[in-house]
Amino acid sequence: MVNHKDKTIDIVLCHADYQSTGLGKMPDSFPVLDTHTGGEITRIVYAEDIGLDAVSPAQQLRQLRDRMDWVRKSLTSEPRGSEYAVGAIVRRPTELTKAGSIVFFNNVGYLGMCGHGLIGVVEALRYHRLIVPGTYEFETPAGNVSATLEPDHRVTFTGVRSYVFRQDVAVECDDGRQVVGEIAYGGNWFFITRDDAVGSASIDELMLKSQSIRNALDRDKIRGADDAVIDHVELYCPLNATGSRNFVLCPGGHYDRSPCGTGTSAKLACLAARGELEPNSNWIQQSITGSRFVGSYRHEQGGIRPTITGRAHVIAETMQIFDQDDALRFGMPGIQA
Ligand code: PYC
Repeated sequence: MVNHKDKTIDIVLCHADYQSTGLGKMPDSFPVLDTHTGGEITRIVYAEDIGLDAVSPAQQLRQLRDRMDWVRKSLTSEPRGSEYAVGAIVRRPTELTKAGSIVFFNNVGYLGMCGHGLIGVVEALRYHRLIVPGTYEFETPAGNVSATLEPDHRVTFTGVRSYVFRQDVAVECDDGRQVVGEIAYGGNWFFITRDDAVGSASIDELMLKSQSIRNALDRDKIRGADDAVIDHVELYCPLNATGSRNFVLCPGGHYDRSPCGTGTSAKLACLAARGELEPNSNWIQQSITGSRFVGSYRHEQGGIRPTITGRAHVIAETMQIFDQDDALRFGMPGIQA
């Protein structure tokens, strides 16, 4: 297998005519590739000429949010999108030693990192013959990550430094339920708590339970480092000593159909902090839909470095058309959270 860490991928958006709108300059149309990773969609835009400056992914995120939020809104809300799609804007990197830069988004905003999304992006690049098996580095707003495309199309990525911020945090939900969990970071912020009903309860019940925890965290201003909002809630029930089944509530009020890459990273940090999993040992993170990631970790100053393997598939390639006469071309106001 070749190490392509110094290779920049030639990411080119299909060129389109531009229209001027109240939201700035935007193309009339652009292609989008949809993948799913263990059931969770990633909508990928090769956005080389979409109007972003050649700045870091964290600055690109701000530019997208402040000047070009229509991309996110239109791709993750009705009528062209859905709330459970995560989007990925893929561009040439700002540092030539990286393969590409990625900004992930969802129906309510932007993500620091997204594990299932990264696996989807690597599969999309393979599908378009932009990469061959080997290891590539990508820039994300949360930091640099690397991903290895295997010959059988599985993807193994090494995520950002992950760590436990607080253990044994008690939360009182509005229905009087008390839950105790851990606050951990894996590229996004998670409250992780054991709930044996994850094996048997309905999706509606798990949504209600996790949403009431999220509400309590917000109500009591329980936060991560630097006052970060904890916008993911992970309920788990052990499968055995080396695996659990998980339900992850995402910021936009939907649940992750995949095992959640950043959630697996945060979980590995919790296991490492409690000495419940040895470094380099495999951990199976199973989603509520039954899909699986295999994770492991190594210790790193102040936490761990997670490594996670999963598989994505391309499911659609579409040309998104932005008809100037279509009042709903940026999504439905009121439906967009
Ligand atoms: O896989 O990291 C992930 C993720 C974050 C939100 C949804 N999926």
